[in-house]
Amino acid sequence: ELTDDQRALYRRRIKERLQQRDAVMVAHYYTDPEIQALAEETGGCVADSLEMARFGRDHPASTLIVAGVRFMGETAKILSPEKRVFMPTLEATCSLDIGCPEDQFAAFCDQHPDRTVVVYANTSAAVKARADWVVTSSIAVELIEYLDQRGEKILWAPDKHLGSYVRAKTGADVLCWDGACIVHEEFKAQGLLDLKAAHPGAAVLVHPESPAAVVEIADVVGSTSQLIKAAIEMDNQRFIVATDKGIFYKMQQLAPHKTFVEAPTGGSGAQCRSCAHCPWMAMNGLENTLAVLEDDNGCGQEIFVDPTLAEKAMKPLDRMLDFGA
Ligand code: CIZ
Ligand code: SF4
Repeated sequence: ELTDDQRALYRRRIKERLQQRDAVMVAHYYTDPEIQALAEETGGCVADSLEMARFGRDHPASTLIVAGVRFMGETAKILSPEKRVFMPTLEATCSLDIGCPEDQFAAFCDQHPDRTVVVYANTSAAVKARADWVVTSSIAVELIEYLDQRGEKILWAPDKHLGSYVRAKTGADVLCWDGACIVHEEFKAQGLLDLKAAHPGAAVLVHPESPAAVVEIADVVGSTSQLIKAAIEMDNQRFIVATDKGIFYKMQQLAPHKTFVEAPTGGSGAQCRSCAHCPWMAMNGLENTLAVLEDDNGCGQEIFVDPTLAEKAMKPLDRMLDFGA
């Protein structure tokens, strides 16, 4: 554990090095508060994966430091091949990405050649390269609605909960890959109902990577940016939030007089424990961020994507950015 003095030193040094290296930090809402604060204070951004991708692509800096998980670094590199892209650690991955290996996914697509392939941003470059569309949760419902209206049948990967949610919302023909987020999958309906009963008047905000029984209890179902918007705009003074607790930093910042309560995970009633924090997001810290910035080669934590693959993955990514614009 770092002392407060050490933290201050790290922050100061990171700021210097970002300038010296013409680098900018792009951080996800689920990273630890001090990483989000650092990105904000240094002219970077804190955002969801769609906005991170756009910010990184459009920013003039020649180097991007992506604090998030690996697919976010890869997406940044694909969209900005001329930039150097580093992550505090390349070990930060995602259970959705791990659960959707390229070869098995390709075989699944081959079995369903009549379906339009839509993959969530939380996938490897190789899986994106096989897709017709990439989406994030902020545009998933709209995109599937649009494809459904054009009469297309969908092959959806990898998150089964988000896939079922989108199917239920749109009535589209959606065939789902069997993947899940280890963080959102832990939210429990009974525990949430108990908590809701204990906080009458609280609005329940749920990310659609959560199981259907949890989504059903929600007052608002949405992506990270949509949930933040709801926290600001709704009249409720109290919110129960079922998504990674990293998001509390932004919610509290933008709605300082409101109260945010963590939705329970892994049990009900008194047994509820909080584990709603992604272990991979949590790997982004001050120490590894500085280490990468101090070393010319970024301690080996640089993102490279095979150019042929990148070119293929660029197409569905560009479609996503255009659709979400
Ligand atoms: O769960 C995630 O990793 C999310 C919500 C990513 C994103 O920003 O779309
Ligand atoms: Fe993946 Fe879930 Fe972590 Fe997001 S929170 S990076 S979906 S494991």
